[in-house]
Amino acid sequence: MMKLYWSPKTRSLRALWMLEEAGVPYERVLVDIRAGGQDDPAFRKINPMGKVPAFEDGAAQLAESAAICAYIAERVPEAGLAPALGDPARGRYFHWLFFAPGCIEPAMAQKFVNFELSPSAAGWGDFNRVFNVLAGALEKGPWILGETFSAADVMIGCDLLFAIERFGIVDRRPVFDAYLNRCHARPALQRAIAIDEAG
Ligand SMILES: N[C@@H](CCC(=O)N[C@@H](CS)C(=O)NCC(=O)O)C(=O)O
Repeated sequence: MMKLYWSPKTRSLRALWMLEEAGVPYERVLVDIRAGGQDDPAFRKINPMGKVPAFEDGAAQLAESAAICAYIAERVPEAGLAPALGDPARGRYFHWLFFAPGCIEPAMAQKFVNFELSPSAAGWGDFNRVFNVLAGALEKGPWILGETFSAADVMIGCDLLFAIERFGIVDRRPVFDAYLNRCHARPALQRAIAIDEAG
């Protein structure tokens, strides 16, 4: 059975939401990062970074939430959480899946600690560019790829949920609010949040 190493109120929510969308059985293994669980040598073998989420599926081991989401989408193709091989929509699917850790996360970090970097040197440009581009891409909706919900929405939806609702570091905009409302209407996210909050 697939195994999710997680800790509540962390980026593990992405993998939890993804697994709930996939609708397959999985086991949750608590790695309590507030109590140093990430330093357990056995866990470090699964993720040498000592961070959650991490994931096991038989002999397959991986970490990095975008990778976990992409892995689950391919592992459970019947859930339809990624465009099929050969579908040109895979181009934008990968674009937005990688945009989350590659551009949204560093832009959020930049805002948090308020550091300056030349926008042409920073891979994400700058905070405003990232969230303006994202707002433009979500304008048409309902999802980042249009009509079809995918793993890329799990990553982007979670990032906006944290950035806007939990940390308040990104200003609300009607396009983000509408997108987050659609995310919150999904039973899989509701279940994931309930699990996360129950700890
Ligand atoms: N790049 C990783 C980041 C994971 C991450 O930073 N997780 C944090 C919790 S949100 C963590 O495990 N921190 C514990 C530590 O660094 O000791 C991902 O996207 O999955």
